Amino acid sequence: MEKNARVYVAGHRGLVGSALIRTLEKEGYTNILSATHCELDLINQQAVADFFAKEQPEYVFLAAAKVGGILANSNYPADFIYENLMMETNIIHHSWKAGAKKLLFLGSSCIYPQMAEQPIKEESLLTGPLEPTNDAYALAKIAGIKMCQSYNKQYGTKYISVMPTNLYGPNDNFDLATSHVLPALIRKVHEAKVNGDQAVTVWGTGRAVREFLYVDDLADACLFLMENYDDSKIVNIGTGVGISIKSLAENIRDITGYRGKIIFDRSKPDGTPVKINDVSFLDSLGWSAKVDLNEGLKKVYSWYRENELHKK
Ligand code: GFB
Repeated sequence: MEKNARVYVAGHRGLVGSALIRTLEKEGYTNILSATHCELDLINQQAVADFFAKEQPEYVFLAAAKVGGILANSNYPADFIYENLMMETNIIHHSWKAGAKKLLFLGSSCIYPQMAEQPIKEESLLTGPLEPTNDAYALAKIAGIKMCQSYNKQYGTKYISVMPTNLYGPNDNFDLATSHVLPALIRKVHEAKVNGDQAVTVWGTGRAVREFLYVDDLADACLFLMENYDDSKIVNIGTGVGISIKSLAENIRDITGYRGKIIFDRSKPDGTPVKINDVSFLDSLGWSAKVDLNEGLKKVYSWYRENELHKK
């Protein structure tokens, strides 16, 4: 990717897209294209067609998506499947029509079967039933993978698909009803500390295991793959290290300095019991994660205090 290439980041205001912009700018890319939701509705086929015809991006990072935590996924499956299918279809098809040299599609580790062997290898895709709390989202992401592979097969394009594990970092969603666990617990524990509450409530049993990747590491991996990888085979991105939700909550309690108790609301679902990516394929290509969880938690807690508190 030449430093002056026309690089389009779809979803540049989100957790992933904003990290991609930070990384591209840091690496000296000078011709980064983006459009806000008001300027371009990615669900609108004609608007996307016009945008691509006019802007002619050479490289496309498809980071635009309707995303959310376990509860948002279970409550709004129609929104998750519709919006994601529409955005992917529009962007992938019009990248091809406009002759983009390469596209990177961001999937998710929730595309794998609920009971996939751990850590999850790329080969597990479509080998078993999906986790019911997010099957609509997962199916939309699987359709995106198949689109990239189909365009590569039929048209000889170079569209690559990456499957990040659970992500966190600056510009995450801290809304307790729709967020993922990590930002939710940062907010809950911080607020409990400030309010002097005796306890913080964590959903589920606390026994579910997840893997967390700092989003700047993800962006770095995406750039690395855009520059060094051309194949249709999907690529897992993660740390390969899992942690229980209970331990995550305890780590956050330590970082915030909160002294109260952690209690569990078992009426809420755990979702997939364990979800850890096998990252040996990415390792073999020459990339591995750099930010460890405690360092990342400190960074995001300080980002939260500087950027989110004034919103309330
Ligand atoms: O982050 P999370 O919503 O995503 O939940 P998933 C992970 C685990 O944390 C679940 C527990 O076992 C939750 O029950 N948890 C505990 C909480 N307290 C909380 C809380 O306050 N908020 C939230 N959100 N969870 C999502 C998928 O699944 O992962 C998406 O639904 C996507 O499709 C994303 O793939 C990466 O890992 O369960």
